[in-house]
Amino acid sequence: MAENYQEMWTSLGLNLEAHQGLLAVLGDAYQSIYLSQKNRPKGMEYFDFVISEVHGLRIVELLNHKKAGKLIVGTFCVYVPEELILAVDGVSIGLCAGADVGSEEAEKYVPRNTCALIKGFMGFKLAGLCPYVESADLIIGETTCDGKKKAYEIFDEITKKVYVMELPNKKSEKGRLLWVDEIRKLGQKLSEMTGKKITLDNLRQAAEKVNAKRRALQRLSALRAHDPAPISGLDALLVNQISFYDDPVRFTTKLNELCDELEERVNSGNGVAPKGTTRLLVSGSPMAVPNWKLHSIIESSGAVVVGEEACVGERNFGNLLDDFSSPDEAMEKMADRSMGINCACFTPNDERFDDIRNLSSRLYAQGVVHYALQFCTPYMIEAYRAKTAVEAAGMPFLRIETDYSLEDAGQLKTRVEAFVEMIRDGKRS
Ligand code: BJ8
Repeated sequence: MAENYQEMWTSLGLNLEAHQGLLAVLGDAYQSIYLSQKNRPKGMEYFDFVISEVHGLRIVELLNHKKAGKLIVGTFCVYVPEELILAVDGVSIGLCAGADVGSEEAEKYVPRNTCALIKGFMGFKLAGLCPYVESADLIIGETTCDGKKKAYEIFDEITKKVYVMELPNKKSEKGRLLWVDEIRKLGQKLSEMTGKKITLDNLRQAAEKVNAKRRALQRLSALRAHDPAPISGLDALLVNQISFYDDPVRFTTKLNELCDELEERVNSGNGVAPKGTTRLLVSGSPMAVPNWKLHSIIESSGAVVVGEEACVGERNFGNLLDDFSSPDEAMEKMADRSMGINCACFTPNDERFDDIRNLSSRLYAQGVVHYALQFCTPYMIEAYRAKTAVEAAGMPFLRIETDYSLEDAGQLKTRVEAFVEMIRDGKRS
């Protein structure tokens, strides 16, 4: 890919040498983690292609959209309603980063003990490695965790593109009204920037696209309930990661094709791991591309990941946007939809424990691996109550805190292997 895009990357102000190094490391990691898997569905070829062109063809597309006058909008959180961005004919792209390149640069602005996701998105930008941030016209932040909230202030100084939505801390009626108002304000901002009015018609078209994408992701999730698992957790994670920055209509078509193939696999009993392989649910902080660390450790330890109670996972697509009959009602329904997403930034957040139990039972998971990024205080602390709730339901629970580096990979593998063995042998810790 490298040769063809040098000019484009230069025009975006990327650090060509560092960027080349990043692509080489990514290519190697992808080869050893993804392409070495056995019996992958053929439909994954499209998603392999998307990854191979993640800083190439997709950026060409975004720049072409820009030339055609479309607004490119970067986001970091599933609470930001994609429908509004599509309603003004904008393009929505996720900006979370899942690698620790650029951390040194990021640590000039934020403390060392900031979560890897925040240091990741700041580091990618500061080290001149992120064509997505450079292509974006607007970057939407939100007042979720303290780390993000404060980092956005600095990120705005650096990029001059950040707009922050005020998300409530509680799922109360007062909180809901605040969020409805914030969604309305975002709608006004998007209309101002594009000169396009938000109408019932364009909202309906946007909702149709985004709901179709969510339905396809739900379909993939449902297929993972089968034993043998028709797709690896690694591949399903990749599809979920790509859902944040691919063209939504093309993505939905390709994912539905993959699901057709997975249905055939289910009917013929063809899986990626033998029937009876230990099945685990992963729950916690989001895993942005190219964070494949935990899934890779689990699936090389004799288990298969069957679901993610996470924002790169069920929290992103579990709820659809209900039908509406006016733009005002659409904003209310968007708020209702997102208030049903149970992020640890809310207090209390008991509904998340129901989500973990329900998902485990729907996907026939035999254990829960709780994943918190180091210094992600909301999920690190909520792990205590998640453990109590999961164990009360008779399920084994493994609590993991880690970052993007591979330094602790050996130690994590030992713990995961022991957990898988305990479940396989029917023992309790
Ligand atoms: S709805 S999970 S996408 S805020 S940045 S909370 S890792 S310390 S991303 Fe999130 Fe929206 Fe919630 Fe989902 Fe922790 Fe890091 Fe904060 Fe993070």
